[in-house]
Amino acid sequence: MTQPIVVVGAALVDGGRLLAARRSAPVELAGRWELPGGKVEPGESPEQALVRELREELGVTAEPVERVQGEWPLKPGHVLRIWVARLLDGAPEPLEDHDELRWLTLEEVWDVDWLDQDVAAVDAVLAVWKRR
Ligand code: 9L3
Ligand code: MG
Repeated sequence: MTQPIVVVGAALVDGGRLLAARRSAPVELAGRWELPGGKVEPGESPEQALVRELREELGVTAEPVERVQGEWPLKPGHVLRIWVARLLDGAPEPLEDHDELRWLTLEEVWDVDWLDQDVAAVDAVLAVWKRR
């Protein structure tokens, strides 16, 4: 059996807000919002991939804090796993694959048009966020 490709996403929480990123590519996903991240590369741990992706996409240094229980199917052969992450250095900027960022309060979380697969993931993030 082939293993699924793991896509890691970050629930970056800072000052009581969650970071949402609007995708600029590919066209079928452009304009929809996601928890930033990307594919784990061969030889990388999911946590290492998360740190790399946040550096590449947002220009920040962040650290994974806690895995959010659950796994969400993406396109065939791909699954999404989420970590709560903490910002260590830098202010996020949409450097790659995104054209806008928003820091959402708990009340604003559903104000953006999340990607279908991220809706369930964000729901799981909320459960963790509310008890932290
Ligand atoms: N994806 C969905 N939700 C997310 C992330 C980070 C990624 N929170 C989907 C979009 C792409 C695939 O996973 O189809 C790979 O992501 P990327 O490497 O293009 O960011
Ligand atoms: Mg990405």
